[in-house]
Amino acid sequence: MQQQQTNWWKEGIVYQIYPCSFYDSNGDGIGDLQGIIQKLDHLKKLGVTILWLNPIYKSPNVDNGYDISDYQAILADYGTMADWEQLLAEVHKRDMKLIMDLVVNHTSDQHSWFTAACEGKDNPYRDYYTWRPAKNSKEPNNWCGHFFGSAWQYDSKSDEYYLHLFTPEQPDLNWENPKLRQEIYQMMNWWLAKGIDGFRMDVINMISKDQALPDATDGKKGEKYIYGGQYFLNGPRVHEFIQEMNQKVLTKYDIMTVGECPGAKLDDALLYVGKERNELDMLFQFELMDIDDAIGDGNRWNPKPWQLVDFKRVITHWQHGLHDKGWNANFLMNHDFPRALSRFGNDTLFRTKAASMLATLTLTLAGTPYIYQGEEIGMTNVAFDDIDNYRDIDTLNFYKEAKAAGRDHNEIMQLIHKRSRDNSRTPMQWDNSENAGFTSGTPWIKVNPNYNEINVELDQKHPESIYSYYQKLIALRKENPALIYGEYRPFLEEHPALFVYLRVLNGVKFLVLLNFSEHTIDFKCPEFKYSKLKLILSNYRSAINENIHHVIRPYAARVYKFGAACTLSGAKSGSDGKALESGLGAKPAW
Ligand code: TEU
Ligand code: CA
Repeated sequence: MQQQQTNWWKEGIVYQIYPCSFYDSNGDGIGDLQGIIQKLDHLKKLGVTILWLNPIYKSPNVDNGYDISDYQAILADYGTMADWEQLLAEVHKRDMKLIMDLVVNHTSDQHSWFTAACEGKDNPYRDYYTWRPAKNSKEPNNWCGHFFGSAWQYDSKSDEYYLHLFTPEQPDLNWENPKLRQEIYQMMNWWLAKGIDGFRMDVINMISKDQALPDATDGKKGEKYIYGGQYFLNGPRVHEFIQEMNQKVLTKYDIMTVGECPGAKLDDALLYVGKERNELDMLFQFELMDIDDAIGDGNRWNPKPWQLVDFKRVITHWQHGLHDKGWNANFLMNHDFPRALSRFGNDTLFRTKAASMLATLTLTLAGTPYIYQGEEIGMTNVAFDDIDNYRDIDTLNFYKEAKAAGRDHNEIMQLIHKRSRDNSRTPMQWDNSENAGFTSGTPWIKVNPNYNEINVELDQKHPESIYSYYQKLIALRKENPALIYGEYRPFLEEHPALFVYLRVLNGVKFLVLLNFSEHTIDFKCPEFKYSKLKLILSNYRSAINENIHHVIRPYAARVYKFGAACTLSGAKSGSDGKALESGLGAKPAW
């Protein structure tokens, strides 16, 4: 197999900061840039190397900063441009990189382009957005907005509708217009000239819409508005636009780019991140995040239970699919999803084990790992009783819709506790003082009441905490190219509780063994000779001292390295992978 090309962003470890919930330096209840600066040493000590900031631009905050009214100004709640420049300098001083969020599928309705566009049909900015007259006295088509209702908003002044795939306060930009595209590229160059290290590109695979804007046909019968993804996900001109952006902007700098691409399949991904495509470096795809989505339309409010076998299949599909052809971005959560620990692990009895086990997965796969703030201390979902304690527009809209449809309050709240985006947006828990040390004022969203048991201060003191496990794991990844560039080989693919794989590079081999269940598993595998393997990391202390290697305890994570002349019993030399496979392929004995 051909060697993969090396790169700093492949070797990096990304930490995602949700600025309003990270650290408040001035007591107004909102996290800010000076707050991030004060906590940079925490991040440096953790070992992460790249910071991604969710949007910090001027915004009326209808969708927490994803509705931008000025791309070149900082939201006053977060500080000033001088604060931001100081942040960049402090990040670079610590030898870390800074990635900014780029939200160019839509702006805020308060952006000067949009207010100008609203002035009339002949305003030069009119065509920066998509306007259409009514069709049969109704909206121009039947698409629904991502956050409920029609994707079209009526403007009485011009008697036309404008398109918004998210809230009405987030009108979609018209990428068909070359002048608009030039303005976007200029803005990107402006930020890059300031010295940033790259972009995370919000819903970048939605920027090109089928210009016929046809009615969507893939919805449920009787539905008034239907998700029109078939006409704007990976749309007709999207690759042309991204290649143009690459040529006019990206290629001029040594930066990293990660495109957020809902609904992208492997074939699409190869077009966005494939070698020689001159588009993006990596993408966020959502096949894993959609694993417990009953309908499969990206709507979070119809969940179903998930199975580890499917979970592994998705990961394996992408690990194989992009090997040597592109590059993966691995994440188990972000600001749009519940806490991974509560969703895929266990946030009660086995919280510490499950959090470190999930960390082991993210940090030993091929691809750049993304850690979301609070994962490093095992933060969990929250369950506020009162809907008034929620802030996320999608959650609030869901509550209203569900109530109007006559659903029971308790049933709705249960769903919200499980699925709300606010689960990941409660303030970072720094210590056990009031409001978890996040703010001296009143936080914009309540702190999770479990901050007395779960906080950074506590974890940093404890040598066997989730935080210190992350430190070890990150150090291990940095020291071992096989964990970064190695080939991925899965085993026991049908096992319902164990996730087992090898990472292999130039004869160096690692075996990763993860227990995704709360059961102890008696793992009998005759051909699998542990004596040939060296256990180098485990989230159970005794696994290193005792010799009960066959007992895999709840949410255990182990990383083994193969010894120098190591083969497995019964294996012909050079074919140890195969032998291991036949050994591990045996019917699970538990
Ligand atoms: O999210 C895009 C988006 O559609 C996700 O909300 C969704 O979870 C995903 O497609 C899974 O199927 C981005 C931002 O991350 C989000 O916070 C914004 O609300 C949204 O775009 C609009 O800018
Ligand atoms: Ca503040």
